[in-house]
Amino acid sequence: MRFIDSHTGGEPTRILISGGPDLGRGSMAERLAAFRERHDNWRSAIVNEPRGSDVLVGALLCEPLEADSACGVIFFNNVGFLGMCGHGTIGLVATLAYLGRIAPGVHSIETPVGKVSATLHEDGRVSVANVPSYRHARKVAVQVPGHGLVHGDVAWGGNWFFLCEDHGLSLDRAHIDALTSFSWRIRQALREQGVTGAGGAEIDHIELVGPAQDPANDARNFVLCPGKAYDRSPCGTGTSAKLACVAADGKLQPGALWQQESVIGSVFAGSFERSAALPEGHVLPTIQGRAFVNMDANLVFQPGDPFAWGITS
Ligand code: PYC
Repeated sequence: MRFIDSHTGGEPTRILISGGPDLGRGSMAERLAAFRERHDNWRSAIVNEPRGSDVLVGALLCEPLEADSACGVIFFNNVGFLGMCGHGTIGLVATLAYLGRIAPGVHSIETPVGKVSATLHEDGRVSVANVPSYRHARKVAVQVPGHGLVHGDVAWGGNWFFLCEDHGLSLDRAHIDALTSFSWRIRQALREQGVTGAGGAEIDHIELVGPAQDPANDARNFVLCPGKAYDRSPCGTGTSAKLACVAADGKLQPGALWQQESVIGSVFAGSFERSAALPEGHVLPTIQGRAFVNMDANLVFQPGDPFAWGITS
């Protein structure tokens, strides 16, 4: 049961490349359902303490359904599963390159929310053409206990995001605890006040947006993930959601570059295209970043280990 760890702009990804549960030969969405319903202990064993941590995003490498796909993948974290993961896809491509399974070029990857295309560049950078993204609702008002009224856009970038600008907080490392606590209260307020994504979907990622610290960049963000860990990278799906919002506001033109800075200062370069085949307001985002492999190891399950399958809450 070999796994490979990498990080993308500081955000870790652990990919199980052999072994793991048998999820059948259905679509990635069907395999995700099987994973969630019958094999959740594997998710916990891979990412939860004592082997992992709340920050870690895990991924199960799967045989693809279609012959022209490089692979299928299912992403997960300390509390559940992710439809798509931008930093994780960049980590996956860097991992496949490290294994010698892919060469520079364009590669199709099957995810539970659709097929994405990733380009491995000669210099190691990776561009991910993400799933179509869109703003679902603009400037939604939310009353946050202990803080007051804030507003945010609800947008889809492969996961659901609430993007808030009028938070009044400083997006830097010295304020991580305050940013985490505030974002968590927004998340709870959204639930209590019935603010959802399309079809009543839970908004499980909170993105606080502010000015970039480096003048070369366009914006800085702090993204709180579903399990209360913050994203060290600028968040690929969060950057896609942001691109959908700036596109909807007419603040960025198709093909123009958007440099998104994370709360630790790592950067993704983003852009979007429109397509007549998509519904009005939907865009096709591309996110570019770099991942580095930093561990190549095996899972070990020793008899008698009470936490072999992770510490669950
Ligand atoms: O990069 O899309 C992303 C992501 C989602 C959760 C953590 N990272």
